Amino acid sequence: MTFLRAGLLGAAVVMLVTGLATSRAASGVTIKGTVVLKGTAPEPAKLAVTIDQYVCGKEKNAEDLILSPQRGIRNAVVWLENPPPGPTAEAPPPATAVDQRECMFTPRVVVVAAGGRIDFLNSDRLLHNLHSTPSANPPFNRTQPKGRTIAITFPHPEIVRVSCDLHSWMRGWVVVADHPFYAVTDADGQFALKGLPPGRYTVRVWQERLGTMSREITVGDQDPTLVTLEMTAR
Ligand SMILES: [Cu+2]
Repeated sequence: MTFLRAGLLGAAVVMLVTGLATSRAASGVTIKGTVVLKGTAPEPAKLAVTIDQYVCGKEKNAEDLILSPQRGIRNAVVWLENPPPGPTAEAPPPATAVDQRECMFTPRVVVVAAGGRIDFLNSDRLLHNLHSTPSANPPFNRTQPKGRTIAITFPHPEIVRVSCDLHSWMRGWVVVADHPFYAVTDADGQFALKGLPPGRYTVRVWQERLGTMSREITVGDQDPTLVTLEMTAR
């Protein structure tokens, strides 16, 4: 959370220096983009539900790769490898919530600032368990009856996989961010990274099934700077 505080302080300093002037230099440029799948789209898979069908249903759509009709990839995480100093208007939150509903984590992919907290909820009228063995962050394995909220803090930047031992198909991801310039793609595969000074940036994309890719992007006066980032099916 330190970068959030530093960011707020930075914003205050910038406002003092620039007064009320709103110039592009002060607000920065936006990288606006779409993450799309290149190559043959895999058939959407169904996962059989073998227990607790009264809550979970009979089968689940595999959500490890969700595509729009235009092949935009949902739930990809996009960030800058070389972020500029200072804040952005849409920094990851210091705390957010993930629910478990009909035996799926929703949202499936969340970004939280390092040092931040996820409140895991359970709206299902059955037992789940929150299980994760991260590398940098402390492991957790907690039984979770309906209605109980379990708060987990993530001190270190890392991509953390969360599962449930009772329902093998359940998968959630917590991306712990070490700076403010992170975004998750929406249902169309779109994202925006805001408040960037002109410069050359390395944009990195992670998707749970497709892995990672990166691309150099030059941000000049063109606002927004539009990009299409292609990930390859595998
Ligand atoms: Cu479960």
